[in-house]
Amino acid sequence: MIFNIMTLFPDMVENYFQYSILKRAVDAGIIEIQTTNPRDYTENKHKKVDDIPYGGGAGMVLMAQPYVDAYESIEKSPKSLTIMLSPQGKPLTDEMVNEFAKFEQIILMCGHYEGFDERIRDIIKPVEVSIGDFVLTGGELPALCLIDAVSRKLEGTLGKIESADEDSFSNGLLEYPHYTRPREYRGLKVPDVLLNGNHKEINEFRLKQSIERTKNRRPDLYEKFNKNK
Ligand code: 21W
Repeated sequence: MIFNIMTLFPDMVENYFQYSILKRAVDAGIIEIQTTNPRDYTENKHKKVDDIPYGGGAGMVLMAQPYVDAYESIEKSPKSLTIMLSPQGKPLTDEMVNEFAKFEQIILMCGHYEGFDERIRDIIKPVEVSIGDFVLTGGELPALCLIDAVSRKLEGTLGKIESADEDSFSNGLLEYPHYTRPREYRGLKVPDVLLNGNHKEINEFRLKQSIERTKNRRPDLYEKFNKNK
């Protein structure tokens, strides 16, 4: 899977892929990261990428020309998807991540506390995605979130140990509590059922804990879980 990140700050995103599971995925050739900087495509001598908004108001607006030209310079595979990271986008979910994981190439368009000139949307027609109802300074972290979430769904990225099937959201429930040694810490004991080796009982205990947790913390997910049953 090729990810092409359009950003004015390529250094900001490149470092993320030098660590841990994603580094392993890059080294194994499961994912490939490319960046494209619209500043390299400006046609004005000051390499300007933004300008003041028509009609007035605060903030700057990303100019269409550098962005569209940068976009058109990217080599596109037949199964490619273009996503604009934007506070106005559809909030990202695990189901959306699963759909995105079916593409061969994803182009991610980041802005940086600047609106996009609307004609960038008119011409490129990207899918617009947000990562939640809070305001960031740019689309780079959202792009990394999306790439991270998609990459771990790809065959071979996760080892057996990190397997994705047991995650929260894959079964619609939050995770059960985990314990490791010692058996007692500051007077707090590991639940006996986890020590008795009866895997049927252990699974029942964990499922009950998952359901209880989901009910208390995420009534929205709990309701969905009950409906799907
Ligand atoms: C924040 C962009 C505010 C635009 C006119 C000129 C991408 C994001 C972002 C950002 C504005 C996501 C303005 C959750 C997020 C993102 C930066 C508003 C200011 N108006 N998901 N300038 N939260 N954020 N425009 O912030 O790009 S996905």
